[in-house]
Amino acid sequence: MKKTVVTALIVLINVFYGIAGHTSALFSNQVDNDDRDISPYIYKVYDFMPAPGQFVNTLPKYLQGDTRETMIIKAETAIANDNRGTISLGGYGGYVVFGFDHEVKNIPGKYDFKILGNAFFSNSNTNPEAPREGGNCEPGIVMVSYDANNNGIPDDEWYELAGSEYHRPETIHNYEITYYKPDENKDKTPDPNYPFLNDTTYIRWTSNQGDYGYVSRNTYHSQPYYPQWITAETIVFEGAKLANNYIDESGTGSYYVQYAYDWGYADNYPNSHKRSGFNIEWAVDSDGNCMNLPGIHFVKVYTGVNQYCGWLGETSTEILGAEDLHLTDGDEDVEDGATAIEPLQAEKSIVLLQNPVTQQLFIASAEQQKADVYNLMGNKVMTFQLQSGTNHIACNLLQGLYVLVVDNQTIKFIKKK
Ligand SMILES: [Ca+2]
Ligand SMILES: [Ca+2]
Ligand SMILES: [Ca+2]
Repeated sequence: MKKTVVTALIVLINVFYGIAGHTSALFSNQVDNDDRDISPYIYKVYDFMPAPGQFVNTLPKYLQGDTRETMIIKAETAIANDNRGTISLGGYGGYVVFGFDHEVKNIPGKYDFKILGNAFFSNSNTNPEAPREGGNCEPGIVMVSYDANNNGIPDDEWYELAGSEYHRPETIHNYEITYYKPDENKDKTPDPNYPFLNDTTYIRWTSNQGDYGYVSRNTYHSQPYYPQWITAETIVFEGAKLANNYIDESGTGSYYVQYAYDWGYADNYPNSHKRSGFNIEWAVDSDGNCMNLPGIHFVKVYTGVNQYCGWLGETSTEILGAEDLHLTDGDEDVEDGATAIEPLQAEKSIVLLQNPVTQQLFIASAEQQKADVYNLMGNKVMTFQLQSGTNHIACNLLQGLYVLVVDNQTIKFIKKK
């Protein structure tokens, strides 16, 4: 009922002022969202590539003949809609890419979407110096993307949601790991002290930081741990790596507690906790600049720690689903302490949503303002007015490098044919 009224009002305003094209471009996203029957839950899984781990080939289950494509469909069946199945991303770097059927809006000061995992807090931990609440928290790093070229595919720029650990010196921002496919019939090297570890040299890994080790095999999970649909001899993952979050509270390897990071990670807080929510304002580009995105369509989550907790095995992020909190009435206020980066002055900032640029400059602007484009000779080659919201500006410039300038920001972009 309400959406019809809103749409009708916009149409009326358009007719009255004779600016139909202009205004409908401004409101295009809202109108799209309101006119369709949209789902708050995951619409589609676009990619799924777990790192080796004890739940790989079981969550979801691999059957002989499965390919990357069929495994992606199995992952989608598990976590799309409100199905609440479980997929495991395996050890460090393993990831899933999913999307919604609409733009999840960034509402300032609010959590915008939530990711469901299987983290829980343990009641039996009596460490008085425990850093935070803990139990089984397996933090995954979250990235977001806006469908800037509007093709429904996550082939656009990705931005990391800078969580509580983003600025910590222990966080490595350019970690790269390589896992080596094991011979499943190799000689096993059991750990004499821990009989449940029946092969401590099972899957070798190395990293660009010079560290190396093995994903051990345990007696609880006897299936292959290397994704069986991958024929390549190595799998490489890259991203940021968080410091280890576990403490062996027993001191003897019998009781590990994985402590939750403060905020901004998947599978890090119980699903009932508001800190399983994510704020699109946390998005930063690869240089750490706050992006101030208007919304997002796609999400990537990858296991953010590279740690091994004895009988618990490697730490792996699990995903059970996700939801647009603005559609499920769960969009609580973000607490003051959960803002990583000084936000840009929202009333002046712009975001170039697509770079390189092809036919149009696609710019989100927080206010009405003038913008100029300069070539590298310093000559002004375009001038135009931005409206508050998303703007599509036709761009017929020759191929090359240009600079977009507004009052307080300059953005370099590449113009392609
Ligand atoms: Ca928000
Ligand atoms: Ca796209
Ligand atoms: Ca988990």
